[in-house]
Amino acid sequence: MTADPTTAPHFPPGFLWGTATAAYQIEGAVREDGRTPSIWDTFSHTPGKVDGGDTGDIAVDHYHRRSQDVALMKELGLGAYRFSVAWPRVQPTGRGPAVQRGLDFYRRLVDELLDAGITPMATLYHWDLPQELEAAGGWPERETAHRFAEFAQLVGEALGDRVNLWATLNEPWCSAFLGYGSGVHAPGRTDPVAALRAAHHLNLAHGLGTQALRGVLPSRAEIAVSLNAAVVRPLTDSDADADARRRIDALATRVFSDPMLHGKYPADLLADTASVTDWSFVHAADLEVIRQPLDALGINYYTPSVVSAAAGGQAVREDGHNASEHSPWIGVDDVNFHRAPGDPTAMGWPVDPTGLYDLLMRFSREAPGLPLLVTENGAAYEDVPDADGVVHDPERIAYLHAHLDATRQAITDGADVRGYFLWSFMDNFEWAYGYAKRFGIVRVDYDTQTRTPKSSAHWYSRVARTNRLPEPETEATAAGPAG
Ligand code: PNW
Repeated sequence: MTADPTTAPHFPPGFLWGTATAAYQIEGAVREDGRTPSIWDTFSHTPGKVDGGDTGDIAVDHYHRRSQDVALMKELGLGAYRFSVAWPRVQPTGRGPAVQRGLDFYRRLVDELLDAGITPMATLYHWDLPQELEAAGGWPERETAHRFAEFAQLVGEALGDRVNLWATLNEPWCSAFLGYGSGVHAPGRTDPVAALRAAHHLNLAHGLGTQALRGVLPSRAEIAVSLNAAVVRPLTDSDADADARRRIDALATRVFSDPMLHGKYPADLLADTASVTDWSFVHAADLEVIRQPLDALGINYYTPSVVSAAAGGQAVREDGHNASEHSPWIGVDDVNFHRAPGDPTAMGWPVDPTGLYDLLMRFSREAPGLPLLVTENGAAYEDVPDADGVVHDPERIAYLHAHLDATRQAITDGADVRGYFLWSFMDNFEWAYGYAKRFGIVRVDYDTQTRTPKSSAHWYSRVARTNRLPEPETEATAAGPAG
């Protein structure tokens, strides 16, 4: 019997089934083995910045529970794991030689993953800039990009013999525009020019970091970047709303993807932001550095945005995303953000799996031949554990099923998607929301640090082991503990 390719439930052979985390969100142990504060330590310890006054001081204590966490991944049959390397563990001042104890943690982590048959993917920058580099100006300063390249080389030298899959940056949009524009992320600055300068220097860091990695990694190594490329939909089919969509798309996605993939900044972006800056911080030679041949493009997707043109007055932000008096949308004060259709998750983010399909198809057309990875996708829900501490989370399973089905459909329609990393392996420090939002497929009891797989973990385990989505009617049984 020949499978109908439009409905074939299997994923391509060798598809990577992974989960993802980030150092500051899980490790804790912020003062151990020579680690110094990052901008997130400083920010989370600043009153009023994080819900509940939560910090990553202890997080989910992964620094001490690493082996147990890897063992649980193995038990669940997960094939890949995307983690990030804490810059202030490796280079506490952001400069100079590497701290061996810092590197050792990641070497052991990778060794344990490989022993468990799990493919490691290392992300070099998931937002924890050493505080000393922020004191020297942070991402708005060009020097930070050079410091990043040096850090990339140190980590490449230490892990290159055992890690084949790399990402330079995670979601530079958040670093630049939430960190320096709206101020809802560290370092909490609200300066439009600084935000655009940061965006450029993050692009430059990606280019210089990729060059540095190529210099020390074996040729088999694959280098990617993870972008939270936005799905922006116009409210109506009016020309004005199409223009609002274009402007937000430029500031959300093309500001990174155009230089990285095509070696240029979008002309419309430069024009739209001309009243903010003349972009003279971009040197002509930078664009060739930023455009480095990549082995894969990482896409992080959660929810779409719906925008319309504001008719001359105050723009409306009814999507509740990153409420701040300061907009992350530099140079755009006349675009409304509407609540998108679809049931909201606990983040208030509407569920729309076609957005993931659209993004994968967009980049498979825009960058033919460049493999794609879904480097983050997942959902927070109001998990309620039963008497035994087990969370039954059919909503999360439905979210994952729908987004994996969208991924499968994109593959059927020609997108070269090589893997999927679910956000997140376990509950963790959700940035400005602290521990109030839970994205894990493994529950963490924050009092005892006990890990308990949720129903979604058993469901995802089945998907990973079988390389296919279950039929909807078998979903209930698939979600029970294996065996
Ligand atoms: C991403 N936004 O963060 C990060 O890569 C993860 O570390 C994080 O835990 C996850 O998604 C869930 O939030 C984002 O406001 C934070 O558009 C904010 C936004 C997007 C992604």
